Amino acid sequence: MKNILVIGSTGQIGSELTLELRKRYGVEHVVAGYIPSAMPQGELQAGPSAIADVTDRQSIEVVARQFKIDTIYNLAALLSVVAESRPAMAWKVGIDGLWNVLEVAREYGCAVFTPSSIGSFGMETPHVKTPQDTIQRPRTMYGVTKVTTELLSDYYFVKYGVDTRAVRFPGIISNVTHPGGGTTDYAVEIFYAAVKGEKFVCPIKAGTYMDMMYMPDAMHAAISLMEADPKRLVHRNAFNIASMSFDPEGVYQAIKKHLPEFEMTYEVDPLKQAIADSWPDCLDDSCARREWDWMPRYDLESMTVDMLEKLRVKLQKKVM
Ligand code: AKB
Repeated sequence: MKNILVIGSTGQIGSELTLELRKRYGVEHVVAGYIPSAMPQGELQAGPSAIADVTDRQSIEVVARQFKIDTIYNLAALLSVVAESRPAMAWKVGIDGLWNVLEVAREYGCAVFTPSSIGSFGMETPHVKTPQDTIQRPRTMYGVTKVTTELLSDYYFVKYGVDTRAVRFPGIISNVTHPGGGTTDYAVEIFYAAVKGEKFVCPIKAGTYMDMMYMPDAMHAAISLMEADPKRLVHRNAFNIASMSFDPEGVYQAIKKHLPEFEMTYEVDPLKQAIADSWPDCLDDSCARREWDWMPRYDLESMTVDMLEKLRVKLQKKVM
């Protein structure tokens, strides 16, 4: 990876991944791709940026040519709950957009990372220790676009030799950019409520387990997979990765250990609950561990300590 384009650099993952890539590869080698309604702010402005709209192939092509891009992180997507209310848009951004990215990659010889998700699985998938290769019959538009993403990315690798690689991200927990419209968002919101001293109303039922991951591990996964030796990769699109699986009670208790006054009640959102029920409880990530040495660094306890500490500093600054 010499010259990298991050499409969706102002989004939940992109905003942190762009900065992390700049730390490793040099500021001038990582272009923050954005759409005009979501311009780069703050630290992201310290390096090159350009409009790179997945729905407009030419905009990606111009950036690829101008900056001699050899690697694209394609993070443009709608999350699961929003995708259910805007299915056509979810398809346009997720799949028509991916097609544009892959075509540019084919022409300019770029490697491409386009994440899939635990949302690519469905009710018929084995829910515990979900295998790498198993039934994928999601009934959500988000899931449909994620399975299609995996298939299309593999197709471009097999047919045209485009170096496509991906992971299936779990719910990602970060103290920087909020997610927006995901089923796992509660796992971020609960931390904000706790630090603000507010009672948290949980939209997901107790006993609903889903895989989650702290942002530093998610970035580490995306970067180390793209740096991995291609000769070792049996799979490509997309690897199961895992670091922790919990239900609302689990994360509530983990926070309560540090903030004993914190309170949570439930008001279940039927759409989010139905989506969550169709997703696995926990994935088997042994292929990722074997093929590119994937190893998470955070578990629920260490993430909770770090989240509470970082959010206290962040929210204090906002008040001052
Ligand atoms: C969502 O909840 O939609 C995402 C995901 C797990 O893919 N966070």
